[in-house]
Amino acid sequence: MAGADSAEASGTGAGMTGYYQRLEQAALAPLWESLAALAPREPAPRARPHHWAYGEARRHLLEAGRRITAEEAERRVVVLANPGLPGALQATDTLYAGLQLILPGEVAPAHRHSQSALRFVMEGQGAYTAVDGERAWMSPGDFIVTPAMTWHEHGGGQEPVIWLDGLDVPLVGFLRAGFRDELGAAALAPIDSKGSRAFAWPYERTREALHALAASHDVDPWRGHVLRYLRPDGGWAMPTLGPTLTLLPNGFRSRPYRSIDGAVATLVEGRVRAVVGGEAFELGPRDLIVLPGWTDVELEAVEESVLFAFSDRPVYEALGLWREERGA
Ligand code: GTQ
Repeated sequence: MAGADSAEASGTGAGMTGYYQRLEQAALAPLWESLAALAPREPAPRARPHHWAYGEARRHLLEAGRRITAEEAERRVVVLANPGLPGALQATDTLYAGLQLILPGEVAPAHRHSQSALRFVMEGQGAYTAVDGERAWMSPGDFIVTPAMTWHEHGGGQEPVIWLDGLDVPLVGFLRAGFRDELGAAALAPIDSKGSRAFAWPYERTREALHALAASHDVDPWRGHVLRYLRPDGGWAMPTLGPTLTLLPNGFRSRPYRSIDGAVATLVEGRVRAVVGGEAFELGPRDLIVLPGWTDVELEAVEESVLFAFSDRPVYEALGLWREERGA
């Protein structure tokens, strides 16, 4: 029965079913059935381009402020849950993002975890984040880092304060590297905690630096004027998250651009029309948008605009996986 043998050898024979069952029982699997999915021609993000109008997200967050205290919640956050990743509490395939609210007189108690966090202040001032006992006071546009395993708590100011949280939660989860400790609510650092380095960038200074860049350099036709937040040694401000601040001159229309890293962005100033993966969005001040990885992005600044964004580009770079493509 040579014919039957060759049908089996080509993977189409009726006998294959039994063979696959025997493989499964032996905790083995045939690569040839899934090679294309295992090593795809190019990435296909599950995250969808998505836009959150700030006013609407804010309304839901303020309702949480009436329903639960910061202390009860531990962190009073509405998560930017990408519709392409149902139930996943993820903004992109690899990033977590949320909007956090702290009311006057409240404290969100100290804890620490192996996930790194960044904060970008959306609204209100006078609240603080304490990182290993050192307080950073918040004003709109400020950028603050909470490095992995540093103790952090948040305290309210004279008015409600809202900020954007960005964390590497999905990545750390995938790596099974999540650890967490809790401490009582006190602005204290444990005696053996490490002294912290620079961890806050006030908007006053970053905005000035951005305008200085724009005044002295030609605009990148794909990306606009882009600054990244750095450590003193020139590396990204955080090992897993890559935060940037972008200025788009009035009337600027970018050429199509895509990079491997998905991003979460918020418009700090101005008005922007974005086309992401062929879908059009209008961004007003403080609106938020997901730019999935490997998806064409085109931006048009209806007025001079400033955009804050973060991705996990440092991870792709460190692993030799980072790519970009600049369209015509
Ligand atoms: O502020 O420590 O959005 O631990 C998610 C997890 C914020 C925080 C989040 C957190 C925090």
